[in-house]
Amino acid sequence: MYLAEAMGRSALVLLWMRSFFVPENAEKCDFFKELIQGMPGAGRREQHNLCARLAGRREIYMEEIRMEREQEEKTARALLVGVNLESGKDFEHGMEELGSLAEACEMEVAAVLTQNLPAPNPAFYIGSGKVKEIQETVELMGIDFVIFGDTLSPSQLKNLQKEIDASVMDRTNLILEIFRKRARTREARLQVESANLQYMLPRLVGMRESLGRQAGASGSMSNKGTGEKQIELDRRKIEKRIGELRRELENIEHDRNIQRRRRERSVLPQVALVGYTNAGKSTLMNRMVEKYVGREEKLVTAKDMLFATLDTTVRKIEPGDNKGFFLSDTVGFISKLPHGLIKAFRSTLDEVRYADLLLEVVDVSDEHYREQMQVTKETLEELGAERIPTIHVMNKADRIMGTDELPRRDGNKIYMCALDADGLDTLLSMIRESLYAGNKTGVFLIPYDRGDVVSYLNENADVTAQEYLESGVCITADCREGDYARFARYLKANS
Ligand SMILES: Nc1nc2c(ncn2[C@@H]2O[C@H](COP(=O)(O)OP(=O)(O)OP(=O)(O)O)[C@@H](O)[C@H]2O)c(=O)[nH]1
Ligand SMILES: [Mg+2]
Repeated sequence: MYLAEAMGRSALVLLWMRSFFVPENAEKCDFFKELIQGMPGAGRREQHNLCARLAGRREIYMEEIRMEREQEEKTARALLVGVNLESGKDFEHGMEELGSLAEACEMEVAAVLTQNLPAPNPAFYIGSGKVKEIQETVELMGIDFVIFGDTLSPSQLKNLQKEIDASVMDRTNLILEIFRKRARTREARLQVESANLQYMLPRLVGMRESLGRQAGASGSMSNKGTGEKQIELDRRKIEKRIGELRRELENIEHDRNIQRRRRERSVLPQVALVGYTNAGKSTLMNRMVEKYVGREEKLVTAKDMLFATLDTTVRKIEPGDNKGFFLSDTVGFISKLPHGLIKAFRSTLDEVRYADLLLEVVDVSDEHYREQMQVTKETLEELGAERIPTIHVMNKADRIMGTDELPRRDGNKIYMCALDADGLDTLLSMIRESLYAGNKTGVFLIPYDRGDVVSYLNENADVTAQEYLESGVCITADCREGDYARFARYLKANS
């Protein structure tokens, strides 16, 4: 009897010790420990039950761990399909970008199929012979997702989905999926859901088959979110939901407008970082925050991945002389950014629309940076922000020129590297030149009963001298053109 007990106990100790060496077992380790500690004081029958329970639980744990591992190991496999319509030079680059988008969506690009065609096939987008080739590749390589480099029409999607035994997606769908996975704030989630439903609405038939397959597929995409829930939704339900989302988003937008107005009232100008995704906007934001705010908790996420940022973050940058500004970092742009997404993200992008100055961050080391600037220009036009004064931050210049040549200013462009803080002073003076271009310096004599003007100038102008005279406070200040005009009556005659 004692032997059995002792054996049970040593088996437990063994299991407990083993659990230390398997990281996934960290939580389970506590369970074994508890049991062992429970044994000496327990009756024999109880101990026996504990052992039996443990044996049964162990099987369950092992199965759990095996499944967890399988899930982790099985990254969804994607086949990229592209049609080169006019032997366009951008075709290859477009396919590369499609691959990066797939990776950003946690997929592994297993194969790429391309075809030269004078025009897309109306039924399948790609030639019907190629559809067979796609299906063969799907079977041979265990493909979960077939992703087309362009937007498919509802009927093309439906026809392709009938022939292909994997989920068919197009570029728009892929971008929406990335956004769905990344959305963290409530507003971003609602915006993505709204854009997603609007995209789905005309494609319900094809999407249902596709989503059915997604639900059946194992791997990280299988059972999160879009799958079964959306299969059940019929058109009417979707429309109803779109209406609900619109109302909820309007409420959030209302709150956001209140916040913005509060910022506007504080008179500090608003500067917005814009540009192609992965250009280094968040990295630059972090350098500015480190240098001029100095609080680590105010940093944002920056990483080498498309659409690392989805929400808007606003930080108050205060270099210490009342010439500060609000700086916002927001979602990046990409070519063929789904129109529905821009519409849905309109309120998030309001920070851009209402900015006094844009910092367009460009990855100048990318050979396609000119095309990316064009995309940014078009997206800004779509947002109605094309007339806002802009400084071009030619970022990642460390990759194309010596760091000793940086920062280099060229008119309203600055070549710099956002990884270090070297270019910040030059950039800051460019920002100030633009924001405070019309600034004027004056010597004001403000009567003692206008303490409000004294404090306004102290808060909103660069006050270089202040003296208390018999007739009032004499202030020398570099202030905005509007403020200068407003307080002109207090100017000392000889200033
Ligand atoms: N070499 C180099 N790398 C940089 C520079 N600036 C940013 N990076 C890197 O570029 C990657 C993308 O940077 P982010 O700041 O996340 O880019 P983003 O524009 O915010 O991207 P999204 O949020 O996805 O739109 C990160 O890995 C950065 O470390 C730079 O000046 N030089
Ligand atoms: Mg970012």
